[in-house]
Amino acid sequence: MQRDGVTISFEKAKIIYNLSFNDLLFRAQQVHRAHFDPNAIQMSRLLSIKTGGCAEDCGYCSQSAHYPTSLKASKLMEVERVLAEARNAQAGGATRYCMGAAWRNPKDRDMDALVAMVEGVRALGMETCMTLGMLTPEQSERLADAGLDYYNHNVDTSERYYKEIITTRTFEDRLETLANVRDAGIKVCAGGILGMGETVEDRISMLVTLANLPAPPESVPINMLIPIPGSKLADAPSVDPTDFVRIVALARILMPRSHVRLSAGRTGMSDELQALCFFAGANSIFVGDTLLTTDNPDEDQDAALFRRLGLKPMALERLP
Ligand code: SAM
Ligand code: DTB
Ligand code: SF4
Repeated sequence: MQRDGVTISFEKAKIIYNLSFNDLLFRAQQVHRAHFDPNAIQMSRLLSIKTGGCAEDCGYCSQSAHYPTSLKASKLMEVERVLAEARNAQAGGATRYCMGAAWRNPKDRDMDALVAMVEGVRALGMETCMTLGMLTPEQSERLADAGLDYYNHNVDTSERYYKEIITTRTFEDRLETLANVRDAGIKVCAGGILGMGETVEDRISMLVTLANLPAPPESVPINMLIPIPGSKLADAPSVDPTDFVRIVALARILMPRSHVRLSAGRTGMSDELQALCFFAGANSIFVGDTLLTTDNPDEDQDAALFRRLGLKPMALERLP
């Protein structure tokens, strides 16, 4: 679909990444303006529909049962409660509702409830997104038929570094689910996390993988690690903010038509750093005071930031 038919090499991406900061940002801003309104920001809202107790051992996560993170596990939320939360999110300006579950993969017995959530949120006139772990082709089809617009499934880091962060599944598993989702006709949301002790090369390599998928993801979340006490990465070294901005700019240049989301970690960022990320081509955020289990800037703070920067919410294109 949006693929321009060019394969992006790691070497070329690295040359772009290492341009002078001003040249890199200028180029990213040119690409951004060629494809998007530079002042419009897409707003998504997250809800954890099933929290904690996850079988996977992702070293960054508060919800893995493998680490003593002091998070209480809960069962899958009732459909009606999910819909009530979605109505609140819509009233707060969100146009996409993203439902996340701490699963390795959904069980077939969960599918009816998940389908009802997608149908209910869509009936409100919001875009729907889910992130539930690995999906089979059949599960992907069912969610697509229910009207699921997006599926989030991050590659998180480079293929090389992946096994240092997660041992209970492989990078290849991740790509397989992305292919199942794509084949079912669902739009793909896939990105990663910076600040897990990875090298700059790992970050570039992650973006090259995403840009070279058969079709690049429509949405690319770039998360700054939120260090979780008790998790394996509780004390990971923080990311140089200009390196973070460089990755946002590279994502914009390599995936010109994708929405690049400045995702987790905004509570730890100054307005100035967020402004630089928007200038570098980020054009989507999570709104609302919680992500899945951690804090996010509250609505007043984001409204003030939008006013300071002259940004506006991106209007929702008509739902098909
Ligand atoms: N269980 C599903 C999965 O792993 O695909 C969905 C939920 S999982 C929490 C979604 C994504 O959130 C992860 O892939 C990761 O990129 C991001 N994430 C999780 N914990 C994070 C943290 N502490 N800081 C930044 N990003 C995080
Ligand atoms: C993504 O890339 N970031 C979101 C979403 N996809 C599901 C999740 C961020 C989670 C941050 C940690 C937490 O709240 O537990
Ligand atoms: Fe489970 Fe997802 Fe957290 Fe990994 S990132 S432990 S799969 S909830």
